[in-house]
Amino acid sequence: MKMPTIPRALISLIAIGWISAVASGAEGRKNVLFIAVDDLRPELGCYGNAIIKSPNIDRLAKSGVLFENAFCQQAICSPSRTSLLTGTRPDTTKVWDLKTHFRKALPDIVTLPEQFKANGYFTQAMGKIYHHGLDDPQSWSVPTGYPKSSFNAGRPKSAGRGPAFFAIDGPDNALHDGELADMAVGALRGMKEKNQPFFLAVGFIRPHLPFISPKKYWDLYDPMKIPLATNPFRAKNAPPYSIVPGGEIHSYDGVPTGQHLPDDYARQAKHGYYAAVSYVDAQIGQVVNELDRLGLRESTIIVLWGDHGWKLGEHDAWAKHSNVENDTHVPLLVSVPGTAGVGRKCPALVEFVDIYPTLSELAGLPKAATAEGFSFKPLLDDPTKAWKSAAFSQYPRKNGKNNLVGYSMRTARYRLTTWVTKEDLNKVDAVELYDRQTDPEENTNIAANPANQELVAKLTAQWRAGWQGALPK
Ligand SMILES: [Ca+2]
Repeated sequence: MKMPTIPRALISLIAIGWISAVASGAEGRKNVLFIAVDDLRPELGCYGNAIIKSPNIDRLAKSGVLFENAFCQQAICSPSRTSLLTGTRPDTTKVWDLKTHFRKALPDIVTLPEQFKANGYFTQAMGKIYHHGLDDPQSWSVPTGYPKSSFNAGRPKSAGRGPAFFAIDGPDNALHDGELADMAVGALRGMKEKNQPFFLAVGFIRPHLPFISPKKYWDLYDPMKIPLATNPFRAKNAPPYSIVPGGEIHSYDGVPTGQHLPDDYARQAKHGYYAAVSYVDAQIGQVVNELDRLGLRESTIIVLWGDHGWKLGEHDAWAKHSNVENDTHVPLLVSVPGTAGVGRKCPALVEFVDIYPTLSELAGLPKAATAEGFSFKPLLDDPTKAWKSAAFSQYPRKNGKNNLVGYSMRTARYRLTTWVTKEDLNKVDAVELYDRQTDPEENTNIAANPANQELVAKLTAQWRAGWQGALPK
């Protein structure tokens, strides 16, 4: 048998007496299978959607805790992923766009996988974990692997981005995510041979646009049974910049002109999204099944998250890029063998920044000093425990010459979004308030109602107290 190698960082940790258990191998230390899904709404069987077909994710939910009220910190790929992976919020990472690397503002921060690596784990990423082109090599024990199928493999030749959705005739692994699942299966087999705990991050790119999947996944649905959004309009009394109407689908070929998509096209697009979800669900099933087959399930924590929500026609938009519930509400499943909450749903408000300290605690690692989240490990045993009083998201927006930031706070009942100028966070441009008890679609901004002024003042004070003020007592 090959002798296990001990990483240099680990040697120094053993030398200072901090770690004693790791060197003997994986015993006592759970592995982490970290599954990211691009643009996945919490619109899945396990979240109560009776039409979408997501049997593998649903099965995973039954083996862990499903978080019903999880929120990302900014509803767009890189800012959301960066916040999650560094455990800090967008105003700390200074990553509010798709081009800035967090190492610019945080050169020395220890990322979530990097912390595991420094503590003796073998950390490996494949597919989209950090945003394209913004990887962080020091997070990983080996270079990130990418499927040979390009980002948009399978797309018909086009001078532009190609159509927004289509079916291919071909096997699952003719496309990126099927090939990625094969890679993950291979990696797990390799991990099984190592005498070292692992942190394997697998990043699927569907159901991000374009909605491409093999035809058999389209055939799971009768498009006439896929309901269209019931609120294809802007929220009443909201500032005009609250949501950018239309959205990213319009950058693809053949999309009808005009902001509002006609019903027949909208239904085809939603069909494509559903098929892409079922396709990615099947790939997730391949990976989790392999973990079972290898006998690693009992020693592995599985986390599945979608980087932000998406509007499938709600508020007349087909995109993310805002603070509304459709965009900030995310799927989050955490399966930890042996916890008392297995198979249950957790209604607590949790945030993506909480994932880092939670996984650290589950692995027996110290809480990172930089953490701006809070470990929800107690919820895995007691999902109904009283928890955070609010979750926080934000989105930058240009309004004419003004650079604004919309800061959104979600409590159990309300969503308060305060638009301030970037230069002076005390300068308020607009306020939105939605009572989710009476208006769960967030269709009417009631911030200006005279009867609500006391409530707005109270919620604003709560928002000003920030995430530190919302932690569990
Ligand atoms: Ca995304």
